[in-house]
Amino acid sequence: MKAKKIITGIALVGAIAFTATGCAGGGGSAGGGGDGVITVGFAQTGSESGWRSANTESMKEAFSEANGFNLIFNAADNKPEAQIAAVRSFINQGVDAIVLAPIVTDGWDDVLKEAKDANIPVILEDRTVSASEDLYASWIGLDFEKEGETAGKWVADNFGSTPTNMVVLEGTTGSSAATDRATGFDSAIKGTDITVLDSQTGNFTRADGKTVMEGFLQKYGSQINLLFAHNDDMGLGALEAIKAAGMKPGTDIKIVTIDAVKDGMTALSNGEFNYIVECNPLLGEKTAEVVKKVVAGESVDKSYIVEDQAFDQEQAKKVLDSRPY
Ligand code: GYE
Repeated sequence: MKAKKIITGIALVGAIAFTATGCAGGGGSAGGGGDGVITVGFAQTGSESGWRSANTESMKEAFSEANGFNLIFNAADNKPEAQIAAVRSFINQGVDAIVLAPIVTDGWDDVLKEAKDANIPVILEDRTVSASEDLYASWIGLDFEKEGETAGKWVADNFGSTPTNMVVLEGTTGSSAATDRATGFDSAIKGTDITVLDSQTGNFTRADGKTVMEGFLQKYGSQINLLFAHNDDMGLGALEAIKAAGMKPGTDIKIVTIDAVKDGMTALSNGEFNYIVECNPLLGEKTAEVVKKVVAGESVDKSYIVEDQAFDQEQAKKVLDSRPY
């Protein structure tokens, strides 16, 4: 096991603590083409959710000209091939560093090797990859398995001892966020009276969350007691489907989600959601700090993990106005 330490005093909103694990050499290119400006290519997943909008904003703010960056931004519309092409184009442009929020976990080995051969350091942000650790300098993200486990524990504590029928809206298939949340959640509800009626992807979007929930309602109707959605947006799409079917979200069908963006927290405060596990999207500042160090050849930790909170309806009401995103 690698040693863990908590880094405090990071100038981010609220009480965010980063757990840093391991230690890796900076490596990387000489950096900053002489004028001190660091050119960074950022390969974002797309714009699927409220979480993603907040994350993109945080990244653009942190990688600003005023902070010494020239940011080349690409959003791949959640198409893995397009994202690989974007990273390849950053390599061809000879950027100083690449920041990657990988849509899916697999398929990165070749292009990450190409970046390494070109001496361009890659820093992962948000999700993880299955490629070898020495193909990237560092990862700044969240503990998705723990998020799923927290959601599952709440469900097990509240519904685990009465027969309960659940449907699940999964995130993007093959993404670490979806895979790890499912793993954590499933382990927490093991051995309870909860039955999974169905589980399908809603691609982390409101539109697909609504469509898939419509299908669940047609198939199972009032048999459904509980919905677990891998993010707020799919839960919000499902809300519309539940209301259109003449049922009361939060009462007839209990709803548990992950993210805690403003719209999700509003639904929770209004009693239409029942529980939300936070996933903090404000990763820009820490990522920019790590990129600067890596480009300067300084050593950085292999991973920086943001600590998340969780909210029930009463807790949501208390914090709603002070939420920064
Ligand atoms: O939960 C979801 C977004 O990877 C943590 O992606 C991120 C997830 C987030 O689309 O809303």
